Amino acid sequence: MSESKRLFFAVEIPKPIQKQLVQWRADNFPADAGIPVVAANLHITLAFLGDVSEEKQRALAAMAGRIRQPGFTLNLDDAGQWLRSRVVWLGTRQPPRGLLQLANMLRAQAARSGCYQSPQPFHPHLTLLRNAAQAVPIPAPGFLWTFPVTEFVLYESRFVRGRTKYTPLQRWTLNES
Ligand code: 2AM
Repeated sequence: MSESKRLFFAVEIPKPIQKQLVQWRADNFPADAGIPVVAANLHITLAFLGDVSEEKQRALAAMAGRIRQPGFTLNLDDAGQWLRSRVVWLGTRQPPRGLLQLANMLRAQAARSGCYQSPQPFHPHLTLLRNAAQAVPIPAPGFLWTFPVTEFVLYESRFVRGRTKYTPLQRWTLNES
């Protein structure tokens, strides 16, 4: 029997923006606010799949490949903290319809394939800091990073030598044709 992999679908953040976010985080948050997520790991999860067999991965990839929808523009212009999950996040004040549609579709496909999906509504976010147990001052609104989202990505999550590593396994282009 083949091994399972820990997988999730996500929106990739362009490399230059990952770098800018890391700089902005260093400039705007106290060093002891939490554990910073490394630049290459900054992403927006669309659907978390959990541990998935090779067979189920193939089925999920086939379903993802049938999604037909246009790309959209993402504005990262919001930030906050969830004390319960100890996460400081960046997000978007007005999630584009395309982002919500894509996440809903992937989450529905995942649920149909037997991947547990949290009943909590989808809150699109990019985790900036983990283990932020104490309330952290959040920078005032006025920041903005904008980028076009033209594809979505299936990532594998692994714990390698004490570090979380996300590896893109497959990507799909967003277009209507
Ligand atoms: P988070 O950043 O808010 O923790 C890989 O773990 C990605 O999947 C992360 O972006 C994480 O969101 C998200 N995710 C969603 N549900 C998860 C779960 N039950 N366990 C681990 N990660 C989850």
